[in-house]
Amino acid sequence: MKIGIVCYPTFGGSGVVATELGKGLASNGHQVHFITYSQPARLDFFSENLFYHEVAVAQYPLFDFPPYESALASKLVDVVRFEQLDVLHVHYAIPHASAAYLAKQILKTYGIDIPVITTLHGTDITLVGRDKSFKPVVTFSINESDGVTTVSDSLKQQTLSFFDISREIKVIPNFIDLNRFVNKRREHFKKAIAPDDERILVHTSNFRKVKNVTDVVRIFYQVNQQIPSKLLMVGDGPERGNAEELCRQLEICNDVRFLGKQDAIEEILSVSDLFLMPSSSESFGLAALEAMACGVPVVSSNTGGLPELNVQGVTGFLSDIGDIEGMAQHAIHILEDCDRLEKFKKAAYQRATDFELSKILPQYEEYYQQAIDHAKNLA
Ligand code: GMT
Repeated sequence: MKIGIVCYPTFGGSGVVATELGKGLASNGHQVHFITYSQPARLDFFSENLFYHEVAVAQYPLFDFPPYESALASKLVDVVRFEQLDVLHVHYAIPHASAAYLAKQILKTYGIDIPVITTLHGTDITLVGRDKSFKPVVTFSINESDGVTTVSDSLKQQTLSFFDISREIKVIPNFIDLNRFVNKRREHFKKAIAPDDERILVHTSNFRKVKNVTDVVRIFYQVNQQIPSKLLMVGDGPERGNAEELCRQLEICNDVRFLGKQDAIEEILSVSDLFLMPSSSESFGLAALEAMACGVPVVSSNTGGLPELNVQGVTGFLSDIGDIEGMAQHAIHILEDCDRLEKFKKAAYQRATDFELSKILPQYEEYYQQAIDHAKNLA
């Protein structure tokens, strides 16, 4: 198949999923064309089946807001026509689904009926998409897509309850490449962070409000009072300053390291003992899956798709949003006993194998093929 993928090319979960999916499809022999405004973060190598088309938005003094959606739609028309794509897969509803809809209508005037698959990732539905400034467009473009997928059943239910949806939604969960995310035993690195064999807790995110990063610090503070431990904070974003400030107030700066954005996240996860994800909303929790694949148990909130991933009492624990005390107690329970910690680590890895790329990729391939066949039958 010749597949066009539209995504946010950043470190965000939806961009990572789209990029990893494209790479997986390319290694299965499909031709994959990424159409975005810059090179996706994890697409920095050569492959004969991978192509990248940059969307450039013309600047003009009249534009207070450069019209990205129009530029994207025009680029989609161009790439679909000249690369003869079979299907377009857009990740994140805003503005990708509506740009794809516009491109689809324009392509019809050239006698091309391209099926459009929209994958909803979370904040496009739970936060941004619900805002009345976007809602009619989001509803329309979901209903007009030829196929719609969500990354968890929870997100599907939320989509159905927030919007007036007439289209069938298929759940295809996020996935993990276990060749990359594997425990890499970096003893020298572990020693540098935890010289006295302290337990290592880790959090990775974009440090947005929804991630509750100050809860991470507060949970760690309680754990740290009972168990010699270190906290690694990976990523960057608007709440980082507040989290750093809180560490100063709690006088735990010597035990907390803010590492900023990191590429080799699997190396950091490999030396970690526990992943903290106290988010107030999380459609799936890809960062938690990445941790589990490296054998790191998860203490998380019980919001959104997290209960579909993190198994209570087996791969970690789930508590109500904001229950810092509960999450700290769960963390201590896992970390205080070596045998128990080992059991949780093994179970976390085992659970991650349910989401292995090779199990999820065929679901997308089959879904694309159905949409392509359907469009052909209508022609
Ligand atoms: O979590 C974020 O803020 C980034 C966001 C995104 O759209 O890139 O992540 C969402 O999509 C990920 C991939 O499907 C999911 O694993 C995350 O749970 C989801 N984030 C939220 O729902 C808050």
